[in-house]
Amino acid sequence: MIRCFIGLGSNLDDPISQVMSACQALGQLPDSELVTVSSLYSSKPVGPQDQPDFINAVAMLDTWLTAEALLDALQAQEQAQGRVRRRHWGERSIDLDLLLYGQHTIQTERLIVPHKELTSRSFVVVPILEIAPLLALPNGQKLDLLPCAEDPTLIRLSSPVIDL
Ligand code: ROI
Repeated sequence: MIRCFIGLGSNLDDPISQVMSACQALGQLPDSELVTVSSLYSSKPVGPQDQPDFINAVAMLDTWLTAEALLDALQAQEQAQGRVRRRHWGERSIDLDLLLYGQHTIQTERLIVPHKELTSRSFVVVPILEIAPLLALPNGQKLDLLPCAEDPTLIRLSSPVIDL
């Protein structure tokens, strides 16, 4: 059983509902158990600023699926939610990123884990630390909350998203 962290993000088509639907779908994945989900956060876009703010959250999932099978399932769910992606670093209806797959390091054409931007984006670091304060990355590094504390554009909106 591998403990994974999945980043959820949306800034189109009712973003809160998009993130909640995706969480519910994670709870239905085969051979997997959704352990917990962070609060919802509102964040200013990284990338072009002429797009709506994002809603972000992070889910913790225990799974027997391989990383590739999990990626397939995440991409299928993005399609099922009618993912629209209009431009590079632009607005999207739902984005599901495999951030961490246990302590594995993966570098293939399709998948880079840990996710490249994991440590640099407060909309990822803050929700991860909310649900896994002691998390260490495969290289032993701990996530650092301090730079994020200075990010005034990240706002916690709610208590955890779903009843497990
Ligand atoms: N910016 C924020 N705030 N949240 C995201 O989830 C997000 N996702 C992206 C880009 C467009 C890079 N910017 C983002 O893919």
